[in-house]
Amino acid sequence: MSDPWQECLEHCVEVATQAGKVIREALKSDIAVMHKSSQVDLVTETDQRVERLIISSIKAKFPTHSFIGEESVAAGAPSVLTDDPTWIIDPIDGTTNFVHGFPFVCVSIGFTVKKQIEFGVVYSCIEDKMYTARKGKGAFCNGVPIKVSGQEDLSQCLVLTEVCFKKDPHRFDAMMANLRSVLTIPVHGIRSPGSAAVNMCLVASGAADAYYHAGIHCWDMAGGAAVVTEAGGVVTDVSGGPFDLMSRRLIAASSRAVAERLTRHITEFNVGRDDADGS
Ligand code: LIP
Repeated sequence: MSDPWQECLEHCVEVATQAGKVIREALKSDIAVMHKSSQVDLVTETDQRVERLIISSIKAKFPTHSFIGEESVAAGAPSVLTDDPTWIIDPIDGTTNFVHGFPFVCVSIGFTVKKQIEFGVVYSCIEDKMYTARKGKGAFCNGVPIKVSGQEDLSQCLVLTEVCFKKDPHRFDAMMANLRSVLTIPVHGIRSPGSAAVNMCLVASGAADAYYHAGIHCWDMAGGAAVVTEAGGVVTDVSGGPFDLMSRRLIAASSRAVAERLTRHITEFNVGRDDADGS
């Protein structure tokens, strides 16, 4: 039987390639920075332009499909996952990196049907790495199959997470306590590349062994979660329960053993849900 979503995946790769070109061009000129929820929540005209480009291109081809896009949601669009074929889009994942020319900047797109991720595309456009994953068909970087490290011992892991200050001192304290708890296991090290989707692709390709984060969004997670799973990794909630795309939290790991041990070192804190107003 032919794959009903193959055409969507092919179009997704095309549009991510175009979006990546726009982002690389924009890096050559001055970048005007605007702020969203706080002084450290950055957005640029390029984020907004690239999201419009992606959505208009997909809408022209698949007019009945639904969208959840980071900048559309910031502008007031609903963030509700339905059973419809839905494109979940982060036009620039790693906006702070983009603003500083730090080279982990990607276009991240996940595609769901009946709330299940069917495929993910992450284009790390400065590195020129196109990660793709179709459910049940493996994960690839520039067409070459990728695999997680398979590491099962957390003490042998290189772990990724993100460190940032988002106003709420309780969340900051919990984040620092978690960092301390994981670092003192001890693990081989913690890195913070600045893009959730790139972090997941690093785990998927075996360059890192685990990534944990609470406080990101469905558009940061959808594309990369597909890549990790199809590369043989596991994606779970930070509590160890099943991964929930709208929960704003995840662990992506090289093995279930690593994910489970990591949950024991992470104290959960409330980050709300992406669909809190809608379902
Ligand atoms: C960013 C993430 C980053 C995280 C930030 C933010 P954006 O996405 O990828 O890892 O630390 O909180 O969510 O805003 O650049 O698309």
